[in-house]
Amino acid sequence: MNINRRSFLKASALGLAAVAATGVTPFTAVADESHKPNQTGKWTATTCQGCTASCPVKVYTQNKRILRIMGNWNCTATGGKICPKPHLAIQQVYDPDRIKTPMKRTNPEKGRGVDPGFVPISWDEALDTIADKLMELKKNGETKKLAFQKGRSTGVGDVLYKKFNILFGTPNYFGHGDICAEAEKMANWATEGTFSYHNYDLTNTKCFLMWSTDPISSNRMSGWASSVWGKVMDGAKIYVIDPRLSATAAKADKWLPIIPGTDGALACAIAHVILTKGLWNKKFVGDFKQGPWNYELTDNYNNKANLFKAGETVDESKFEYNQGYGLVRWWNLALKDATPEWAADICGVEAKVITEVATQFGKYGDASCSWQSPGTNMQVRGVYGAMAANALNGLVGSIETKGGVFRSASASTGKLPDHNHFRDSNARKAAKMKAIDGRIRKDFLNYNGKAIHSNETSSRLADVILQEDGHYEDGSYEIKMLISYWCNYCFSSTGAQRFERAYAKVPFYVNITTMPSESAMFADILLPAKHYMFERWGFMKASQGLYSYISVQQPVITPLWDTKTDETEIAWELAVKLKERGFSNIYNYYSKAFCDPETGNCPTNAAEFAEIAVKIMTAPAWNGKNAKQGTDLGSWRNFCSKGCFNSKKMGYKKHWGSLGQDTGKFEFFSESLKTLLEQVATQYKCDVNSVVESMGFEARDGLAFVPHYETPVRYGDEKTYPYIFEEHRARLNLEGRSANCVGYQEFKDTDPGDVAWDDVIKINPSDMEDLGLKTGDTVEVTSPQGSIIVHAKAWEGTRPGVVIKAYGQGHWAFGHVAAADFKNFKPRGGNNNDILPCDWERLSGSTARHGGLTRVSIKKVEA
Ligand SMILES: Nc1nc2c(c(=O)[nH]1)N[C@H]1C(S)=C(S)[C@@H](COP(=O)(O)OP(=O)(O)OC[C@H]3O[C@@H](n4cnc5c(=O)[nH]c(N)nc54)[C@H](O)[C@@H]3O)O[C@H]1N2
Ligand SMILES: Nc1nc2c(c(=O)[nH]1)N[C@H]1C(S)=C(S)[C@@H](COP(=O)(O)OP(=O)(O)OC[C@H]3O[C@@H](n4cnc5c(=O)[nH]c(N)nc54)[C@H](O)[C@@H]3O)O[C@H]1N2
Ligand code: SF4
Ligand SMILES: [Mo]
Repeated sequence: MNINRRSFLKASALGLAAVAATGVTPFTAVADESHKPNQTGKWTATTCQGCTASCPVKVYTQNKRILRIMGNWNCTATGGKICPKPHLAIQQVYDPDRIKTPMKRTNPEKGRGVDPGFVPISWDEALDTIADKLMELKKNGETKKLAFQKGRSTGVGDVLYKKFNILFGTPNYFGHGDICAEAEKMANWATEGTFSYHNYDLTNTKCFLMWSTDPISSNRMSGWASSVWGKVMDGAKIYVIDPRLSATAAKADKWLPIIPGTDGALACAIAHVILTKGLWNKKFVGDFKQGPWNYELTDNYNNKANLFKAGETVDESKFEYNQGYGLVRWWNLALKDATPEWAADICGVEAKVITEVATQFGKYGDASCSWQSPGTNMQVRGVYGAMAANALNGLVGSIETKGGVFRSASASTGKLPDHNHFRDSNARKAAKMKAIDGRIRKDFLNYNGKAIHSNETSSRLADVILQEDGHYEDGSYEIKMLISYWCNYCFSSTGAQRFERAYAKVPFYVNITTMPSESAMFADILLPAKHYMFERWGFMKASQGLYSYISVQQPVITPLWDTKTDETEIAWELAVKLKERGFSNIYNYYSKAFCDPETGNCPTNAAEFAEIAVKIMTAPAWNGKNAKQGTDLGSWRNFCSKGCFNSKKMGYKKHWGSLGQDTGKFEFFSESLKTLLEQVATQYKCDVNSVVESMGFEARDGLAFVPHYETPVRYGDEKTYPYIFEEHRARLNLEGRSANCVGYQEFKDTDPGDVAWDDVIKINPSDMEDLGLKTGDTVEVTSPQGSIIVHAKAWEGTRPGVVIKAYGQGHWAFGHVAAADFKNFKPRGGNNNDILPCDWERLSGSTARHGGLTRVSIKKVEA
């Protein structure tokens, strides 16, 4: 591979030349000198994007070198705290393996382990080549044959991802939501009417049910959660439901090592106990109208009969609702027989434990919190179980109460300028076309909170591209050109091998990246991106707890190499090149519609454009518009200095009365989902049962509208593949971006059961014995999807019958640290996505990576 020392030296020389030629110094960040008086360097505000929490941070530089990172002390939500991960970002930005200059491929052969023969080229040559290819599509009337994929992005991502593609004339741009966690939002929407993640009032919660949630290691608040967890543990009962002893489970009151994929049964049994014991929250849900009082545990409800008795159907007319809706129907359809004994057989958790947990959860009432996360919802049939987990919040009435679950506090951002005037007839036509990811089918609902078939299914793009030429289904067609940025589908998508074949098949592929990566190895042109945290303009909006924030990203240091900002500078430069070739619409839009909100000036170059785009999007945080939502920062300069806009605290009970879509209530019987499924049935001229069946669910009739248990989907027969495979996010994963950091490898053992610089499959000692294995043995783990080679480790933290491995190792092309032998494309361990087949939760269109999706066999092999 030609990414060697000589090319890098050449590349950096090119970089200096490029800066000199444009005369632009993009280093205009505003430092906050107000803190740490005894230090000689300066602190600059920016934003970590190690995970979705997007914590505001401050970076300390001395002589233009980054020395340390702290949480931004101006941030209310995090209290200025961060998790350990952003410290690895320093290793990322200074990583010697970074892509330092544009490169072009010289070896036409593409495949895993094939040297692309990359050679450095100038930005001009790279952009000219790409623009020529784009113009070729345009001239042939084939703009729709450009596909675009993105992964993580900043708040100005749409400048490139949406606006560029819309104006160019392709409907085929796809985000990575479907490989992330959209099923979680779907479950919240179906019960509570919010297509979004929840926020949690950690320090006020008295009882937690953690459905696979490990907040001190991952999930969406680990900055704040890590800092307050000691206090949380002092004040709350914590029950963790996970086949693996996670970091949170290790410190919990109880660990419930569930059989993967059976969460729906456990959640329904917990609901059953809460109802039969009369522990539901009558003020929130409602209550029976009359009858003699016979509640087992509550003592303040007179003259009412609890008709929820195991096995007995309840007459709906006897119940009167407050904020709840359809509880009796849920009971009759899915709960009356869901006893702890029934669930114990399915989920492998003892009946008496189920009863104990349910009783505690019910007792703490609206200060209890049921926190469902991807382990529970990103399963093929996972939404129904996740709905059940969220319905427990409805049962105890912990919706927007002290210690309960919340939506995000408001913090409005600006809008990108309207692009309509800049669309030609071709672009208008494209806007009406179907995207080719095959989401518009009876068996893919892909609801996004607004409309069906709208959530993108980027993970299906590989299958679409791999269709035999001339035999395209779903109205799809060949893809002639692909651009992707900040994503690595050849590693991060389940069934990853599909993307290797698909990217090899696409005639022209451009990858915009900071690092070499598995996907980058298939590129015809590589464009080097500035690092998201330290080298560019951007911003993020996020929430933790009851506060939201808008946080700036600014160039903390002068970019190290000849790189450009993916979302703005590269978009601008490409627009310029297209204009030179006679297509000026995108350039006109960028240069005429984007005006600096302070000066009114339009951008004249890429660097100005990059900053102005961020100013437009963040203006409400500093121009007075958001003054009612939080602390107005008064000026752009002050925003950059302080680093973040803080919202006011989220109010209690804010959405009571407007919870479910049409009912306004918390829907235990989801009228919202019923309406949606009926809409699909009408569209495809069939009945709801047929829709639900085609999506692979077991439910029929009313059951399809209520939370319930569905048998988990498992690939591989039990005889050939005796073990259920499960996996977890590593604590130091910065999504898929940290494996080349020495700190990641050195501290890999912060994940319970893991080993530094290694990739181990964690097997219960009883299964190790059956397999005749000892710790350290090299094993081949095989599923119907593929095989990986890793080390075996005996570990009591894995449920017997299940084998568990962290996600994150197995990179063969991510750099010298990540790979065991980078030069020869030899990975360190194995990529879970080489053994996880690609299948979907089809209500949201998400890939399912959990719930014991596949079985595996384990075989000892030579080291
Ligand atoms: N088996 C398994 N698969 C998973 C997951 C899992 O837990 N298990 N997690 C899933 C989830 S939740 C998500 S969100 C996805 C994430 O998956 P992706 O969206 O594919 O993101 P990453 O894997 O983080 O890869 C990002 C790539 O972008 C490049 N890059 C890094 N920094 C920058 C930058 O600043 N700018 C640009 N332009 N490029 C950069 C690097 O090449 C890196 O490989 O993975 C999913 N895949
Ligand atoms: N440290 C760290 N934090 C992150 C990220 C990161 O890369 N690193 N990425 C961020 C992103 S993009 C996302 S989407 C979120 C993801 O949020 P997380 O909550 O971190 O999601 P996962 O890592 O997918 O969840 C995996 C957990 O589910 C458990 N599990 C698997 N199957 C089952 C099952 O059938 N039932 C139950 N009950 N448990 C099961 C696994 O053992 C594991 O503990 O995290 C964010 N936070
Ligand atoms: S929680 Fe996520 S965004 Fe916050 S500091 Fe840690 S990695 Fe960065
Ligand atoms: Mo994600």
